[in-house]
Amino acid sequence: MKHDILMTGPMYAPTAADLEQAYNVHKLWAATDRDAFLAEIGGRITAVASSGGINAATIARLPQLKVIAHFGVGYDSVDVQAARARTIEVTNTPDVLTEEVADLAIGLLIATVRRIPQGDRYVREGRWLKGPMALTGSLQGKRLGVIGMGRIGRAIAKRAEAFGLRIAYQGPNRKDDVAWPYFAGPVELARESDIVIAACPGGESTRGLVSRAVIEAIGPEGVFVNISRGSVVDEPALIESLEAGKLGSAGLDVFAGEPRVPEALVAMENVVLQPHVASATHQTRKAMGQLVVDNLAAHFAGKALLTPV
Ligand code: 8YV
Repeated sequence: MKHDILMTGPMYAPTAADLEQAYNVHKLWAATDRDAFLAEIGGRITAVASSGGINAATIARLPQLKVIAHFGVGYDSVDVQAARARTIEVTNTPDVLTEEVADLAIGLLIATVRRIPQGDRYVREGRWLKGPMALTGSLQGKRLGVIGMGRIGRAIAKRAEAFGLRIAYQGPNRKDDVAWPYFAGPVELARESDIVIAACPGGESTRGLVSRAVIEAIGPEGVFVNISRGSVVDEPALIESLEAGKLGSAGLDVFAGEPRVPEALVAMENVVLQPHVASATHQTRKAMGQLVVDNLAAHFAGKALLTPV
């Protein structure tokens, strides 16, 4: 007897195939009439495989729901409060993507400071034939401020220190096992940094944390990199500060209205854009998917969940 599960959005294909193998998978995003769809199957669903999240209204349509296995380390798209109110467990996919995300963060930083995409275009457009590309800024000896010293923030800082950057960090709490200087506030951190990388969770607690004051404190020569969530930064302020030269440059993997990116950012020469790919490798998505599969298997076997939030 196969259990009925709800998949909320398209998921990494090999993982979706594994889930189809083990369960009767009901695809929420494919339903032409969601209301009728949930009325028909809602009562049978005891588990959700979440891709892109699940809101309170949908959770309310699943009276037997016991567990939500989310595909992602960040679960700000899952209404955890609504789940907790019904003691529904929520799992995510931590650790397996930490190094991958940190690699992309450092790659985005170097690409932004050393203008690698611009250099690529310079060659492709034949401009090198007319003379050398303008010199860029340097990473060497710069001060990096990391917002969010969790698993991913630490992995980024470790890499950056190997590149010769001086590290400081900001977060809700000082970390006893972290020797780098700690700043309680993001503005204070930004004032003491040439580069700021946002690596904190999304959600209401960090919405707009990277405010106009933080952005301007990074400064006209400064660099901002975001691999956390678009919601963490005041995006209109970011755009205005870049346009006004109050912030030097930015490397962005996440945006407020993904996959839509403001035209103003698309048009900027001093910004490197990525389509939310920090964890987007076969190896890492496979590992993330396996955690979703294993958490659901543990649930149905009555065993402890592997990565409850
Ligand atoms: C997404 C991410 O999960 O893990 C996260 O929090 O943001 C990404 O790894 C991924 O983009 C799949 O949607």
